[in-house]
Formats: sequence, structure tokens, C-alpha cells
Amino acid sequence: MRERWIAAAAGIGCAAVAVATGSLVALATGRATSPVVAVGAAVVDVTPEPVKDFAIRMFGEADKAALLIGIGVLLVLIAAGIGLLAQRRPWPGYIGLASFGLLGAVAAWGRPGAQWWWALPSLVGALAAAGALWFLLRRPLDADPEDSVRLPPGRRVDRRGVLFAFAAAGAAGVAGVGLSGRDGVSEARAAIRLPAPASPGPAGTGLDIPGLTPYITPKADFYRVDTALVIPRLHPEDYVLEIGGRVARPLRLSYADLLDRPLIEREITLSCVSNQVGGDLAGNAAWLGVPLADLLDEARPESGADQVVGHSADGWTCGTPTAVCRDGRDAMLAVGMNGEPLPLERGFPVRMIVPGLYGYVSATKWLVRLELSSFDDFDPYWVRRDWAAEAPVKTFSRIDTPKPLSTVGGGEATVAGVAWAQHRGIAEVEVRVDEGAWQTAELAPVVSADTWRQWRWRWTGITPGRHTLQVRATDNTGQTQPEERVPPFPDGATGRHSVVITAS
Ligand SMILES: Nc1nc2c(c(=O)[nH]1)N[C@H]1C(S)=C(S)[C@@H](COP(=O)(O)O)O[C@H]1N2
Ligand SMILES: [Mo]
Repeated sequence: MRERWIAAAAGIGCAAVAVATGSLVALATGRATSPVVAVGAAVVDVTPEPVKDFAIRMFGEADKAALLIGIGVLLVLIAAGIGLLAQRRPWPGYIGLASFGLLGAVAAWGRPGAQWWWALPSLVGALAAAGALWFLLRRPLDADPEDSVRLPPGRRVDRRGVLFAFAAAGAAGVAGVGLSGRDGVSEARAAIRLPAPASPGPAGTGLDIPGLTPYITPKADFYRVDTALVIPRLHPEDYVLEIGGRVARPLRLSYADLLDRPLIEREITLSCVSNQVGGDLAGNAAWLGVPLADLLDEARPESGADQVVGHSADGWTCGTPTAVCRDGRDAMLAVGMNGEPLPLERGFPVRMIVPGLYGYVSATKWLVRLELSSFDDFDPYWVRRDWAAEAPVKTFSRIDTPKPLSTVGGGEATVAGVAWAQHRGIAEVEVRVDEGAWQTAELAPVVSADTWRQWRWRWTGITPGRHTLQVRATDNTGQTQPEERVPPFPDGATGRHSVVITAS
């Protein structure tokens, strides 16, 4: 029994050496990703839509951590199996480790924009693990026989050797942590002084009601949705944005070139197509950036180039109608959010923002290339997974307070929430209690049609018992939110949010 534990631990020790060495090599080479992350990213890309949807609902923003932990657990189990195999004969152990290395290498090669050397972390990691296994199998016979696994050809694996393998993996891990902070990206971001906008936007103010979503979303509370298992770290000094494809005049702009241009600052609400009725995948921020229409005018798109494809540094892609980018709305390449340089997880140094469209068709983070193409010629990441190619935001309204299933006392309450219909604007919000008549809510002032609007309604004469509050919004084109509930797939949810409370 005890021999088996040592053999399993030996396998896990070899895998630890592989992962730590592979991650170290990845960090040393710069752009290549660590083997576990490469495999994780490949899993994300091939996971069928319903499973991904389930994972997001189940784990929320912890979905990436859950995936990496899942891969880690699987890795430990397989490694333990390899250790047990090697206990009988060494070569199945070596074959197991080699298969691991190949899996990682193939996953890394499959990444968009992969170079041949992206396979190096996995291959070097597998070699290191094989070295560790060889070392474990050749431990001398004079080790404490109590703690050793006797092997048929007269060799043994002992506990000291296994501990040594873990120590080696730990050392490589510590070296990796040391290297990972060294790319200078965080320091470079902290040193950036953003220029004042040439065109500052009007600043909205919000209602201040306990439980109501604030008008401007602080960065820490802003929802985050992306496929990046590790956040791309782009150094602003090396940063180059290419504008190419079907244009008469391709452009190349550095980060400094972008900051040198006249910047606009606008409050714009961004929302995700995956948002459910009543959900919180939306946020409102002051974005500072370069007007996209000016850049497109300079690049001169060909007449048939009806799609602007945004390419992220990690290979994710996004398609926006060229006409929408040039119709006068504040589409921009954002460099700032709420008065500071874009946070790393928001797409530092440059992301796209287009008011009125869901994030997956407009808001490329870690933007490195804009490619003029056509909807006929190119399907971006989510469109390849059957989401709609064009996705203007649908009108939403949400009750933030009172909270579902809460108790309100005293016969009176303030009902409040937010509503959004970016670029059309919210004209009216109405609330009703149970099946009663719709009551008009008071709206907070807004600066443009591109932000959400807070609203409140004073509920008086509440009778004791259970009540259902329901909300609906009407946009500035006169369309009222439909009652019919449709799920987010493929172009955004509809339906009215309601909240059940108890009055005492
Ligand atoms: N590079 C990259 N950009 C991306 C995504 C992504 O997966 N990768 N997701 C998009 C989606 S679906 C949304 S809703 C917004 C979310 O932006 P946020 O994370 O800053 O809120 O980013 C968009 N930009
Ligand atoms: Mo999204």
C-alpha cells in the first residue's frame, strides 16, 4: 500500500517538475503560454456552447479559475497513474510523460498566431519530467528500504527522491513567480500620464439611493467577460496598432501616436449579450479615447469593406459594421477608463468601445489590429460559435431595490433601478405592483443616449402580504420592452424583470 503511495507521489512530482519548468520557459520566452494555460485555452475554444454557458452560470466570473483547477486535478490524477505504471516498468512512465508534452505542444500550436517556439514550454517541461523520473528510478539501493518502492530490475523509488523532485518543482515555480513580475507592464502603466481630452463630455450625476447601482461603475465592480485565461500583458512602449485589410492606406500607430491625437471623453454604458433579464453584466464608465471614425477616414476603407474586425493580442476577434463606426456616434479606441489608463483586465493599453452594440461585436480588449473586411468574408470568434453577426443592444430595465424576497415595512418604499438602451436612449420607465396599472417612474438626468438611466418610484399605501414588482422601459424610438422572454442566445435576452417581496 505504502509503496503505491510513494509511486503515485513520484508521478505527481514529475508532473510538478514538468508544469513548473514549462511555465518558467514560457515566462522566459515572453509570449508563449504555460502548458496548463495552453491546454486550458484549447479546452475553452472547443467546449460546446451549452457547456460553456453552464460553466458561466455555475461559476460566474470564477469560471476560468474553475477550469484551471479542473485541469490541475485531472493532471494530478493522470500523473499519479503514470507513477504507478512506472513502478512496474519504466517505459510506460516515459511514454505517459511524452504524451503530456505532445498534448501541451499541440494545444500551444493551435493558439491563434502561434509561432513554432510556442511548443517549447511543453516540450522542455516534458523533458525535465522525464529527467526527474530517470533520477527517481536510479536512486541507489542504500536508501531507507522502509520508505522505498522496490522495482523489478533491482531499483527503487524512495521518499527522499520524491521530496527532491517536489523541491525542484518548487524552486522552478519560485523562479517563475520572480520572472513574472519583471515584464515592467504594471510599472509602465502606473507611469502613464493621460492627456486631457480635447473634447470632454458632459458628466452625469446620479441618484444616491441605498441599494441602487451607482451611475458610474467603479472599475472593481465593472463586470468582466472575456476568453483570456491569463490577461495579455502588452507593454505600451512596444505597442503597435495596425489598421489594414481592405483599405487604401494602411496605418501603423504606436501608443504615443494614439495619445498625441485629439482625444474625446464620453460616458458610455457597456453591456454583454449574455446578460439575463435582471442580470448585472453591464457597467457605465467614462472612456477616454481616439475617435475611430477619424482613423478609418485616414485609412480609407474600400467600398465593400462593411466589417471592421478587431484582433486581440490573444487571437480573439470581433466584428463591427463599418457604417456604425462612421455614423457619428462616439465609437473610439479607448486608452482611459474613469480617469486612469485602462486597467490590464480591461484591455490595456487599447480597447474598442462602440455605444449601442453588445461587447462581443464592438469592444475588443488588448486590441492590436483593425482589419477592414466584409461580413461575407470573415466570421469572428463568437459568430463562428453561432452568435449573431450584428447585435445592437436590446432595451433593459432592472429593479435594484427592494431586493428579491426582502421584507418592506411601514407601508412605503422606494423602488429604484437602472434602465439602458444605448444610443437610442431611455424615454420612460414604468413600474407596476402585482397586476395593477403601470406607474411612471422618475428618471435621473442623463448626458447622452449612450448611458444607462437610474430611475426611482415612490411606492405608498403598501398592503401587508406578498407583492410582485415589475418594470419595463421604453426607448426614445418609442419601443417598449417586450414581455416575451427570450434567452441571450443568439442576439440578446428580452423580457421584463420582476421582484417578489413581502410587506409587513
Ligand atoms: N480580447 C477580448 N476582448 C473582448 C472579449 C474577449 O473575450 N477578448 N470579450 C468581449 C465581451 S463578450 C464583452 S461583453 C466585453 C466585456 O468587457 P469588460 O470585461 O471590460 O466588461 O469585452 C469584449 N472584448
Ligand atoms: Mo459579452
